[in-house]
Amino acid sequence: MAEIPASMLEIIDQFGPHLAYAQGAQLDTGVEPDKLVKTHCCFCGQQCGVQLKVKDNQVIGIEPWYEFPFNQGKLCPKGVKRYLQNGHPDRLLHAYQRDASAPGGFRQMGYEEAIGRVAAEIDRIQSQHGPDAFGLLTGASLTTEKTYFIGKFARMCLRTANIDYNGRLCMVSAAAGNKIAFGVDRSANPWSDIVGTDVVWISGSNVAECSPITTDYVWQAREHGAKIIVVDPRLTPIARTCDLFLPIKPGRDTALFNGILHLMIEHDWLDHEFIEQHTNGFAEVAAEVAAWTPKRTAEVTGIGEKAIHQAAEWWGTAQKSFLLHARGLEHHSHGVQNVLSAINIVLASGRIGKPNCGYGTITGQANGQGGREHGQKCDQLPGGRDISNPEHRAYVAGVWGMDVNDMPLAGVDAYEMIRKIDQGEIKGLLSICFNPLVSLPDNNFVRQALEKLEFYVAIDFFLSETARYADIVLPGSQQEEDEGTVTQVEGRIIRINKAVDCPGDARQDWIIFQDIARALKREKGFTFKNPGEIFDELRVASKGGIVDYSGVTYEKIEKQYGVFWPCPSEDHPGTPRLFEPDSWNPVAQGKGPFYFPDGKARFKVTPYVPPTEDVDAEYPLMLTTGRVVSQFLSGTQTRRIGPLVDHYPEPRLEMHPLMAERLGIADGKWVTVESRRGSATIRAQVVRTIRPDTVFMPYHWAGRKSANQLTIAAQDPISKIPEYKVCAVKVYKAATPPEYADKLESQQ
Ligand SMILES: Nc1nc2c(c(=O)[nH]1)N[C@H]1C(S)=C(S)[C@@H](COP(=O)(O)OP(=O)(O)OC[C@H]3O[C@@H](n4cnc5c(=O)[nH]c(N)nc54)[C@H](O)[C@@H]3O)O[C@H]1N2
Ligand SMILES: Nc1nc2c(c(=O)[nH]1)N[C@H]1C(S)=C(S)[C@@H](COP(=O)(O)OP(=O)(O)OC[C@H]3O[C@@H](n4cnc5c(=O)[nH]c(N)nc54)[C@H](O)[C@@H]3O)O[C@H]1N2
Ligand code: SF4
Ligand SMILES: [Mo]
Repeated sequence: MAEIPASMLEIIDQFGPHLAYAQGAQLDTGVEPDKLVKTHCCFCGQQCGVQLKVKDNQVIGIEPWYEFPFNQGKLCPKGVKRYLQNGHPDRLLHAYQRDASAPGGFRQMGYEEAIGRVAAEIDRIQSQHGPDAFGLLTGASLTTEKTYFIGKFARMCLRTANIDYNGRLCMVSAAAGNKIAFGVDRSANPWSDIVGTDVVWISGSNVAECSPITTDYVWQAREHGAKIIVVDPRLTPIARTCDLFLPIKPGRDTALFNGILHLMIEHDWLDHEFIEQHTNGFAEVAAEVAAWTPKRTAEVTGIGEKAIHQAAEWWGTAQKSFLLHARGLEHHSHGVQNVLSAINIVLASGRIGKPNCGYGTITGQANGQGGREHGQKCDQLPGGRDISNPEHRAYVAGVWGMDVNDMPLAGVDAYEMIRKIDQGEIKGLLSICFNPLVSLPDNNFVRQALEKLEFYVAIDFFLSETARYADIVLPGSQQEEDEGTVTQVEGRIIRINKAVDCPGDARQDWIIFQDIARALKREKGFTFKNPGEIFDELRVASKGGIVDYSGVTYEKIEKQYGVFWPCPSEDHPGTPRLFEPDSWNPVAQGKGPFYFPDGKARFKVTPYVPPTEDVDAEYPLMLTTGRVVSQFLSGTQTRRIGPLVDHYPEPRLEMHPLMAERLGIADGKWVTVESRRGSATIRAQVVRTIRPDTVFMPYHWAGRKSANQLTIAAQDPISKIPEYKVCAVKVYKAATPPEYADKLESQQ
């Protein structure tokens, strides 16, 4: 019999993370902490409440925080292990400069010297080539204070138009679709509305692996009798427990939603009163979907006609419903169309903005919501304002104390910035909280563009694969080393509390920017003493905008376990559910629930457009890419956390047994997956849970294991999101790569 391990930590390490979930994630490292700090997990947009155990300025473990209402103590494997990145041996403690002769290619340098060099290079590039020749790439794992601050830094200190962020790869199709249809970009309901609904429709979301706590809400709904419909090319863990699974061909969601609306109209499963009073554009959409018969829908989507009927009937006849979607719907060159087609069936049902009747896009990154609201997008100013709108510009310039004529206009999206680097238009780059070499599509192109930069400075706490191309690397802060706010999946603004100080020469990210502003002798507007001061300015800058934070205070957040925006005054409690008749809506002024002057939501005609690269004789399979539960994004963080690596150490190519048999491939054996842009040789994972015409590869790895060697840099014309979810590939048997040749077969 196995010996009983001494502590929970050992048990978890030995038996894997599910036990931790089952045990409520209680850890016992055997060491008494100095303090417990209530804060949130640093990883995904669920933003689970946790308590960090701190001893001697080090995070040594976690405890559940049962009172936080969203997750009530529950965590996923990443949350349980997130504490292991604090104090990690790879943590950057100093500034570094590239030096080919130094071991590892970098030489340590003094922090002040590094700041001086960065400022001198910004100055040189901007005076020689103009302000827009220096660009910034930022991230939505940063607190809202930082994202607001960096947006201001770009426009006011550097006066460059070229700033964009990694949410460009994530939430922008959802954001654009929501703005077009509702005039506002936020999940319409709190997640408590999922429990008690009759039908939960989930499109393109691997809920159990990527938004694990949402699983709990969906399952609670099921326990209350709800039917669960899942649309995905893969039978994901949530799909295995659903009532109806629609195994769609990648890139065909608009066709499916058009087909569902067709049946809703045919059977008169419509809320005529709602359509009449609260929407416009229905007649045009009805004309468009007339051609989307079940037969045609089935042909295009690869889903059986019977299942399409069943889904339409359950959705159409429900009294209460909730539609959720994530990147499977949105990561497409027609991602915005997909989102709008989903919204069409919600509007036709009239079930939105009411208890247990709702709609939401599942946020990805920790601050995927707050990070897209206050000005780090290339076309945006704080409060969700538009940088091209003269009134919006004038208001924000007034708050910042700058001449509006000095404020740059809109810049270009993150991938277009890479193209501009390639073309020599952008010559200098600062990146923070973004690992584009792993996360951007067609990354062989990204690599050769980065090599052309005259000067590149990266701010990170680990030396990411992209940071290896930097001239200077500055040691930034981990989430637990700073305070601020983030806005989680429901639109709830919550507090990140500081648990430990930055080690070595590392600095809180916003301090690094202030130091650069000082070295540039442009510190006006960049002399904040703490994140609270930044937040107070952000409140003013957002006031009167659609994304109004002006009534939010740190104290109110703590007292209420978060505040839902809009929150336009200090005596306002916040707005958990949007689109209720009495909910605060600055634009419609009582004319209707939606955020347009007439108060009405927009139906939009959504013609189906096939993916940019379809299969052919040479590349006969569809590749779709995404995530696994134990790894996070570009992997910089989770590939460094031992127990998570043990759980899923390297990418595998999921393929169906029928396809594997046809190609002569066995489970665990090596295959090459090749597109027109690149190839990767990895092991096959033969599973019955994927469509035979589709293969799946997770993207959390770099270099020769990177899925983004294969993906296509096609982008949605409106949102500019890349088409990560479908490109054409061929797959064939491969020899064991030399670096694995001496490993035992039993390890495979
Ligand atoms: N474990 C883990 N959790 C995460 C993250 C992580 O890296 N790891 N990242 C966070 C972030 S930033 C994000 S954006 C979210 C992403 O969360 P999700 O969007 O749920 O995750 P993905 O794996 O990108 O894709 C979701 C599903 O889309 C399916 N899919 C592929 N193509 C199509 C299609 O054409 N139509 C439909 N309907 N489905 C399709 C895939 O099979 C996959 O199961 O997760 C967040 N949570
Ligand atoms: N093929 C394929 N590619 C994809 C996707 C896909 O589904 N398929 N998904 C896309 C999506 S949805 C996303 S969101 C992107 C994500 O792609 P990226 O944003 O490039 O990935 P991250 O791993 O979040 O990179 C963030 C970097 O910032 C650092 N970091 C994290 N927090 C902080 C902080 O507070 N301060 C500082 N200074 N640094 C910090 C981390 O160490 C890491 O190096 O990837 C996209 N790429
Ligand atoms: S990764 Fe997401 S679901 Fe997992 S513990 Fe962290 S916030 Fe919660
Ligand atoms: Mo994302």
